Amino acid sequence: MPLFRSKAEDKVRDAGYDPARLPPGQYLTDKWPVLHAGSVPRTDLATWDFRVWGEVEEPLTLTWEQLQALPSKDVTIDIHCVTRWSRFDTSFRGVHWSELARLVRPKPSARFVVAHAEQGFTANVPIAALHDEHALIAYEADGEPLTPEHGWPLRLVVPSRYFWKSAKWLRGLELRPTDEPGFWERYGYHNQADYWKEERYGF
Ligand SMILES: Nc1nc2c(c(=O)[nH]1)N[C@H]1C(S)=C(S)[C@@H](COP(=O)(O)O)O[C@H]1N2
Ligand SMILES: [Mo]
Repeated sequence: MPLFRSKAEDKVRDAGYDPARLPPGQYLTDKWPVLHAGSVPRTDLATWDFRVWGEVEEPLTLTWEQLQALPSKDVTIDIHCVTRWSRFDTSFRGVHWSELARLVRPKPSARFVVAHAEQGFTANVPIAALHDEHALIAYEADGEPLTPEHGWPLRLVVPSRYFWKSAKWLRGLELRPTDEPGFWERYGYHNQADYWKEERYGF
């Protein structure tokens, strides 16, 4: 039993959850805050596409219908934002990376992924972060299509990192032999963003 229990942990316990689920420096919220740089993009599904390119044998461009036709799965994860809110048990439905990997066949040199979103937003992760069974290229949250402000029509879900790695309005995945910092990482956020290690800032 720790000598010191934080107020944030007490709140998690009162809500009926194991306080061990709350990473250091976070607090629990029921609401799902909206956070992003810039404006919510307008999307026309008729002209929208999703691309996978870079270190792959078969670069891929999918229409919305083709993406929907791929096998889908559901995951339920805890979201942890670097601004310190955490939301437990958020469920997503979408396509797992393994389904796309089957089609594009990553080269052995593919070690990192840059997620590309509308308006030039990017986020970088090692490819292992997408192998995670709870990672998803998601089009539904909590049983409904994503709302525009949460990334409709498609967002990345990277469960092992602070939520800024989970690019909203996702348009493509670039596989790379080397790492490259994304949008928030260039602003000084931590490259790894492991919330258990409190990797918030890179300096
Ligand atoms: N395209 C895009 N995706 C983004 C961002 C952004 O600025 N642009 N911000 C990130 C940040 S900092 C967070 S915390 C989450 C917030 O997702 P939410 O608004 O669904 O809670 O989206 C991430 N994905
Ligand atoms: Mo964030």
